[in-house]
Amino acid sequence: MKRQTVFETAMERGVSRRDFLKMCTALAAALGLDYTQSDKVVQAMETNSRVPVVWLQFQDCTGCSESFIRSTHPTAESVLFDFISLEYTEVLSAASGFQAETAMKQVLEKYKGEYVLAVEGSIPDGEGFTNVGGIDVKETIKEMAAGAMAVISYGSCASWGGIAAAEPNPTGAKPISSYVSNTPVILVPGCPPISEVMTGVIAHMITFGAIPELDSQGRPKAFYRHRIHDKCNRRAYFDAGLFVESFDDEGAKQGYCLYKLGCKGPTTYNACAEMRWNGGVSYPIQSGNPCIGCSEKGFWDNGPFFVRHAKIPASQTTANIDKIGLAVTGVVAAGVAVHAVGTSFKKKSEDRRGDE
Ligand code: FSX
Ligand code: SF4
Ligand code: F3S
Repeated sequence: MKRQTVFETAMERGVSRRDFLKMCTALAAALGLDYTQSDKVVQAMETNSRVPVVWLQFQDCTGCSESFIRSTHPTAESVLFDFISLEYTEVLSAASGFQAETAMKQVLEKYKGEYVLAVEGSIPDGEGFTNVGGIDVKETIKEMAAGAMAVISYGSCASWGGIAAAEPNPTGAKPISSYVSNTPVILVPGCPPISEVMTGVIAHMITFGAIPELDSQGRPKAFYRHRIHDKCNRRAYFDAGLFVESFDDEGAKQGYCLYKLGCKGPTTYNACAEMRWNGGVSYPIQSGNPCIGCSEKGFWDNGPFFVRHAKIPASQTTANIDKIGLAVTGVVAAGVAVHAVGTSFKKKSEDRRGDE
């Protein structure tokens, strides 16, 4: 079935050619292309069709939808109106009840193998926990995933089980991938994920007509290739051995490293320190809060928050930090020592991550 191109839709909405080109340039930047390559994006948007999207929501807090609608590059508005045709969504839909359920079924008939299934929230594996429209959500996810060209698991709940899966996991919450067999699944973890990462994944699929390159855990490499720690604005203080000891001390005012307050940046892969949140304004660490590793598998049960954690694989890091905390002199030498263990941890961590 012939679908409108992104360009045709934008023109129909009264977007000027000039604004269309600006939109493509912003998109190219979001995809990490340099400005000389924005022609590629323009060409793709002029010829590629809008992608039909079905957005399902299960056990979650709706934070993923909340994050998505705040995207600035590209704007959520241009993604929703120009890039995709949102065929079914529980949060943003005007339709409800049978009308909405019928719309979802129609997508299966009209766009089989062509639509993207975006999902937020985990699936309760126990019997009778969640029915939507009288149907067990396990059946819905299996059926809709089987007919999709790709599934995007938005958020740590959909990707790993999330908060609902926290011990003792009363609903038997499972990630979306547990119910998908022959359709590629893209994990976009974070609780919630960064807005521009959410829209960027869809933008990539429209521009290149393929899913983005994924790491061994199924996350797009473009957004999850770095540890927060490696791009952190407080990293120089970590290397110098200068740490915040309590939230209201002098180190906190100076912006020192939050490692001793439980920062999990050294074991967390996400783009927060590079892309930041709210259109690039800030991210948790910049605002004075240690990273709780919200994009990592099992973060909800992964030790207490705000306590210097013992679970970092390179246990020497903890030992050295103690020494530095006690040292009055020799900060530079100690800082170098910490940097050295930090680097060896990175090496080990990369080894652990195989091909990434
Ligand atoms: Fe989970 Fe999404 Fe955390 Fe919430 O909907 S990833 S609980 S912020 O937002 O699913
Ligand atoms: Fe930044 Fe946390 Fe690493 Fe310190 S431990 S440099 S605050 S990521
Ligand atoms: Fe989450 Fe850490 Fe980023 S808590 S939002 S991954 S800085």
